[in-house]
Amino acid sequence: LHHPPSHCFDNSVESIKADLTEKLFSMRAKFPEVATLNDYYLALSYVVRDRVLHRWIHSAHTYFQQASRTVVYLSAEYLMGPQLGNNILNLGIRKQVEQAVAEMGLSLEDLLEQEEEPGLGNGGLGRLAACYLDSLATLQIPAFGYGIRYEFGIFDQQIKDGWQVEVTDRWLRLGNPWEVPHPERRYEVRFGGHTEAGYDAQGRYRVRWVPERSVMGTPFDTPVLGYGVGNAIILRLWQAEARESFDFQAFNLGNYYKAVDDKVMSENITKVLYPNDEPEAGRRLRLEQQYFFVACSLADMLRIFFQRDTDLDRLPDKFVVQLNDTHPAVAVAEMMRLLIDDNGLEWDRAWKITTGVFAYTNHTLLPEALETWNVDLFGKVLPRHLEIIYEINHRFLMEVNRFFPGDAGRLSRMSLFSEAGEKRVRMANLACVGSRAINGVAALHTDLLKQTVLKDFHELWPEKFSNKTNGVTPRRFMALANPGLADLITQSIGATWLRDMDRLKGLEPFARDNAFRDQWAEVKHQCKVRLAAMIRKKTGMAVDPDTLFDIQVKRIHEYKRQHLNVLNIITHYRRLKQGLDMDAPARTFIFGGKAAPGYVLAKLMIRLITGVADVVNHDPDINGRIKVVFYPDFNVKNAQHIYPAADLSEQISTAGKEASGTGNMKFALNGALTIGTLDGANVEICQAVGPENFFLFGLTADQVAATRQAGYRPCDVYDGNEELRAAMGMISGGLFSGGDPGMFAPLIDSLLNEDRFMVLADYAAYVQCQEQVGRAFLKPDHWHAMSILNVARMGMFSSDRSIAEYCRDIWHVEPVPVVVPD
Ligand code: 26M
Repeated sequence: LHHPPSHCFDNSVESIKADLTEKLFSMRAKFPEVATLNDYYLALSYVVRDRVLHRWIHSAHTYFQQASRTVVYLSAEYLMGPQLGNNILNLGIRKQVEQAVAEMGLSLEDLLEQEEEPGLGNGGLGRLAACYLDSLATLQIPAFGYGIRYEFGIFDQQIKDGWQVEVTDRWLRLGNPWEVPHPERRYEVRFGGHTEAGYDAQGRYRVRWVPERSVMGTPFDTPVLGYGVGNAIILRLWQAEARESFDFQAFNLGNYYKAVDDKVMSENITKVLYPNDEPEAGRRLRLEQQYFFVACSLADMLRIFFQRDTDLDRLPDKFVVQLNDTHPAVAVAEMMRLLIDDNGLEWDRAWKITTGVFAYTNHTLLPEALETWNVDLFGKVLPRHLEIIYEINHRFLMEVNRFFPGDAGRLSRMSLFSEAGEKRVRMANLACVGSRAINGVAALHTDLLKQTVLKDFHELWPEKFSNKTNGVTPRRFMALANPGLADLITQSIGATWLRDMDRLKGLEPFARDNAFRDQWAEVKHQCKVRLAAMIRKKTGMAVDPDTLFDIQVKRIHEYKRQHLNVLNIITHYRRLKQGLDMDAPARTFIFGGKAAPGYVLAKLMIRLITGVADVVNHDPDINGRIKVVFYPDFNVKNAQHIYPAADLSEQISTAGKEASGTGNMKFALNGALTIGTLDGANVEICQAVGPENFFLFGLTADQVAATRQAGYRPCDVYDGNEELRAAMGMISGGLFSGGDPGMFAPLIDSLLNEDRFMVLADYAAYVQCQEQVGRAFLKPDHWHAMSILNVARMGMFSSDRSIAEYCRDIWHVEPVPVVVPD
């Protein structure tokens, strides 16, 4: 192997300027007088991309030479966020780029604003995958991220007459400068058909899969830089393409339009991202998406393996494959198929390899969210895989029976197939059986997994289970999103904290330093001014940066309880109208988040927020003491402006329902205080920052379960609380729906009749806790001291810590430093 081309990049202002002009010509065919802002954004991106690719080439070369164990991260979602700013940060060339574009009469901020982010994920799970790539690169771990290149990512959200309207996300419209397509490296993926069993020439039993159709998967690579190191890794996303050019044969057979139809059908596979929090409508295309990207990714992994090795028994020494939830769990069956059918291995040998390679992360406890597939559908799409899963199940249940003889209930609970009603494949069970490690994403979540949804698996294999509390990257969510705060921190404790977040502890003494507290307050204020300007631009609303910014941004869901937040706002509004609570600080309540398009109650919750905003914001009696804002189209890009501006972070899910939460970490790392339940990672955040610096309220997970057991009756809570009755009465009376009393009836009815998420049970405690928040905010010195202590003690929520734990406990991988000549 030759050394990679050692092209040298000069990062001086002069050469960045020269390169920018050159890219404007070579990539956009423009000269400065006719170039648009977007042309300049693209040109600058290409200038930066060259420098990124330089690191990637050296990393690939180093990883190839060392051939140490590599992490393969399989995820159906990646929410990468805008790339330009992050790459400039990680290359360490911000100052030069800023000056270069300024000398050309442009502003870097305007150019960064041009970028449309790839919204290839729904929320927490997809963003976690992106944070983990950032940390893998920074910790110098050889790794690939594999996923799907959706042509349309998560929909863009508009608010029309207070309702959510979904608009197609055409993120590729203006071109994507960050990806490098590799059409020369495509794989065929087969679907449907049937299998034929028989014996080969050596008399061995073999199964042949005769597929009905196939599509090609083409990889698009996006490099991901580490921070402060030469390492880069790649995110490889697969796009579906028709197998042949569409005029083959069919034209001669006179079946031209059928052939074109087939092409269109093939390419539909990677057309659109599905919402993950919408009851599954048995979507065949979604199963096809999952298998499509899994098949391409494993084929690619084996190709890389065979470049250097021939003995498949060594596969687990060279690769570990992490399943990000069950979306890629069909990989367990595909690996068995590859080993047995394509490589001629015996079952037992194949199974040993397979279970030596995979590890599985669970991300939810909600029973309705556990993925299952109708067996008939599964068999139609993947007949060979269904057979393999039957065989895995047969052998697995024999093993269960050896450990727990005659325990029929256990056998049926652990089976890879559920037989109640229609027969379905249980993907979580498949993932557990096929993996050598299983983890939850926060301490409480892992405990609950062991006690509930994965109880039987934990009893069989306790040693497979561990907790890996989520983390977030401080590069994007602190340095990039909040440069003012990052600079202030660096001035006081030095610059190493961005790669070693435990150093933030050094901020603790500054909590008592008046001058520092003032600077801290000033940074927060500037962030609030900036967010206020964005709110003005987006919604036309004026909000006052001197008010308490109380923010809840996340997917809209009943279990996240945005309606609990609203009930408190209405209660506070009513008190003010009655002349009560007049000493409470003025507050701006900010909401953001998307509802799954088919989730009627979630969309109604958005309408309730905008309805309350309409009334409260325009009530002259209130005179600005409450403002309510729904910030449309919450995404990674605007999140970077929202987290830094928060005084208060709302983390109010029903205890036991939010697996971890990661927004909670992004807020606290930017100096927001949290009001929250003991749910997900809140438990660990509260513990880390100290309960005296955290606004805790509500039932615990145990109390939620016990209350439910005891026969929870929400109407009793309702009957016993006058303010709650009044608040709900204002909703059902039509005050927030232009006089229409029917609009919110489904929401009110579900609270009064079932209240699955115990909104009413936690209402009084929440309102009371919010009063405490108000009083605390009136003592700014103490508030800012708490804020500083939060940041100082949040170091463990860096995704670097999470990834280091995965490396140590599950993956057993070591750093491979990359030296980049410059
Ligand atoms: C599906 C159908 C009906 C209702 C809900 C669902 C559903 C909910 C959650 C399906 C999948 C879900 O999990 C995926 C997910 O995004 N989980 C999130 O993962 C994050 C990263 O680990 C955690 O921080 C979040 O708490 C967790 O919700």
